[in-house]
Amino acid sequence: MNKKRIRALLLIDLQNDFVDGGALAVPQGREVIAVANRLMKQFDFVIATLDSHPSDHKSFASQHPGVKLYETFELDGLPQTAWPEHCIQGTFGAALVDELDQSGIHFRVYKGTDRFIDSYSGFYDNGHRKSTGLTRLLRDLQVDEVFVMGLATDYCVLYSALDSVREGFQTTVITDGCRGVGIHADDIPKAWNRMSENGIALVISGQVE
Ligand code: VGL
Ligand code: ZN
Repeated sequence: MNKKRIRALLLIDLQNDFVDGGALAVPQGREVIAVANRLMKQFDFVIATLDSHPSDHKSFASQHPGVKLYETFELDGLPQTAWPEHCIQGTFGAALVDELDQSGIHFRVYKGTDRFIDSYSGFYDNGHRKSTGLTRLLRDLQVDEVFVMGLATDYCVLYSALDSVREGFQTTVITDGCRGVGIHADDIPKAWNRMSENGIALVISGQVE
């Protein structure tokens, strides 16, 4: 008999600051909450990632006089987008969106907690210097397949999915469960292409069995 494949659903940054009314609202971001609530029951494990910054995080434009919002600058040798202050630890903006069914979430993974390092992926910071422990958790749970959805397509979803395949998990992104920031016109289509080129399957939620 075939061994059952163990599947995890990664819910990326479904936090108040990334939906309407939030500091870094992703257009139509709130629409994905219903997708998350519907899908949760179909997975062995549900893991939520949370962007979680100190108030003086170096990814904030406010920390760099002369750097404009959404401009790219260099931080510790890496290109860094200058973000509005968002997901500050302990604030409403950093909390998971209320309508999300939190009873279905088994684990939470926090990222971006180090003032000097930004972290789009739920697995590693942007320079791949530190792990969040997510790979260890997935391996301990004996997860074979990782499904990814959430906010934002062109940042945290993209880098989480890329790290997931790189760590050896069969990886699928649920496209209607994602929305993007789109600072540049082609950022979102480019993100989808990069996922495909890296062996990530793209499906709509109705295709998940
Ligand atoms: C994110 C920008 C800054 C995201 C987090 O969740 O996609 N984007 N921090
Ligand atoms: Zn952030």
